[in-house]
Amino acid sequence: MATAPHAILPLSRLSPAVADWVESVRHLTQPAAVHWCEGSESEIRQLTAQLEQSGELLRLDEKTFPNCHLARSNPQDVARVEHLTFVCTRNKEDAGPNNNWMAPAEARAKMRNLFQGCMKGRTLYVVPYCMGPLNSPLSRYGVEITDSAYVVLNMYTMTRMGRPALELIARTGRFVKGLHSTGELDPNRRFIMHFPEELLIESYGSGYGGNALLGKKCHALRIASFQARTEGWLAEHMLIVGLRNPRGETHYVAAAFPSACGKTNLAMLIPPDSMPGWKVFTVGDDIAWLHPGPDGRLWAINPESGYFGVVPGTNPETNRNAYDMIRHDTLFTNVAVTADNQPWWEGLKEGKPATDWQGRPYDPANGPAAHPNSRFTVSAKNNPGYSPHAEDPQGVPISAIVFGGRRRTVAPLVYQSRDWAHGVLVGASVASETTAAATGQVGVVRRDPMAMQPFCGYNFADYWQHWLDIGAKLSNPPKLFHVNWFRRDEQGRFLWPGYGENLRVLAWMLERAAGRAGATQTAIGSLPRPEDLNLAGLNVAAADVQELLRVDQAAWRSEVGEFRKYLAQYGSRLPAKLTEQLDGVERRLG
Ligand code: GTP
Ligand code: SPV
Ligand code: MN
Repeated sequence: MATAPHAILPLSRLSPAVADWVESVRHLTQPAAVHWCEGSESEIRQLTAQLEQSGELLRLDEKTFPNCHLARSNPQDVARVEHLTFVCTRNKEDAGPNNNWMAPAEARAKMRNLFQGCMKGRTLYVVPYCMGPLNSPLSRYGVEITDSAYVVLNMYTMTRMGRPALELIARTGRFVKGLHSTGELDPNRRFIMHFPEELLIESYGSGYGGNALLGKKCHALRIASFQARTEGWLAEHMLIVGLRNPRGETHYVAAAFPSACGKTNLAMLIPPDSMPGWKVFTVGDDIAWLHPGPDGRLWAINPESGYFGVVPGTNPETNRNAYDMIRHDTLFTNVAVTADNQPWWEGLKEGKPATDWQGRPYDPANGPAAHPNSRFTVSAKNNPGYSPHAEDPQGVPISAIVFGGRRRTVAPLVYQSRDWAHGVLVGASVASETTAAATGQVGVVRRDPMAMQPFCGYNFADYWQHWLDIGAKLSNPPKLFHVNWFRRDEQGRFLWPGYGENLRVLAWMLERAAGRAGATQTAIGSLPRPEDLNLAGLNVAAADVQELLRVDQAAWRSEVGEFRKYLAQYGSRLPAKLTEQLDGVERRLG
């Protein structure tokens, strides 16, 4: 059979719109060469070999970690930089108090200066990608131009990248432009700019994670959330997980936790031995695109195709699947290395580090051996628990949405909102201790509504209204909950074992959603009594369970006061319904 004519067209001729943009960027950045990414395995093998040769990638021990590599980033470039991330809408108010804002013209001029000639002597890579399954009407397209081959390798795993994506772009004509250069990696010459009204991202001066893999936080959350508002859907910082109970029924849960607060681990949960008959399937571990379906339910797709996950803490006890998944075909960034060239990180519980994440001989005086934000990049197909429905074009139906944060105190293990509108308040009121996923101080409690503080591409006040509107459209909405796996006692000991044991809490939620499980009504929502949770085989003292399920009225009154102050900055744009919900909680607290 003859080959279809388009199949042999050079990539540069598939889409004139993309080609024109590439040409203008080439003119501006002056690279030595332009490489259009096909997305083929042989192309990726070649790029990998090239990076091994240049020393940018280190091959790890082939026997124990086949086809695994280590990349070390610049020590000044190890996390997202929220203070250098901007949303550049025409009107400042549209970006909201939750975003850094710069006038679009000023931002464009600033970035033009930085990009001018920045790729001299380097290769410009054109990376066409699709966020979501290639055959899904809910998927969206983008093109990232980058001068980092490391970024190309990551995009290959994290997105559907290459020719098929470009063919879709050529057919539909709509794509998000993302221009990226690692620049000098100087934090003083680093900006991550978003122009949601122009479907444009410009990122300069970082090669790391969410700053540089533009399909992820920049496109799939900031730009997508902005688009989703006008189009009637939600782009959220949520994992998606399927839970099959011993009766054989599968329900899907989406959960929003801030960065490094347990999404990947919950998405890959392994049921404890004392809960036989349960099975868990991962749909996504970081981002969910949620659409109201014709049946009045909310349907979710995962726009990504891989995991860019936190390495420290991964071991056979916390998460056997994650531990196995990253033992082959994995790209590590900023972990330590053992004497026999295996990757090493804090919490591994075997081996010992010889070289730290900066490539220095390991010395405990220098801090942790692996960077606390060290990451693995791995294909979702490596996950033994990858859901057979993860690539369904219409997504999976969501029975429960969970919000959560990392709180030593105040927030109980779990509570359920009274209804959707109250649940929006519960999501908006999330506060969490900061983590190593972003630069800055770690362990400080900050407000992180819906875990979207760093990622919402527009004014939070409008975003909460949008959440309220979506709920009003759903005849069969998911039930909304809040969890906290991170409660501690005065000595700093975790009260809850977490990880696989979190299934006990999820099981209660699903029973609640089905109208079967019991609860006690409190001012903040419904909480399980100890007897409402399946605690069989769990080794937690009864006093700890009591403490985990306690609502401290005084602490909550001050929490509500703090939250009210926080909301005040949104002024008249704040939905009245949200304030009414907060008034209700305050009244019930007495
Ligand atoms: P991002 O990729 O930054 O969005 O992070 P994430 O939300 O996917 O977090 P992840 O699952 O990678 O967990 C972050 C850290 O929290 C890791 O060190 C985990 O070991 C730890 N962690 C995850 N779940 C639990 C839990 O249930 N209890 C406790 N104590 N720690 C947990
Ligand atoms: C997060 O910080 O929430 C991450 C890692 O998932 S990054 O891709 O760097 O944003
Ligand atoms: Mn994340």
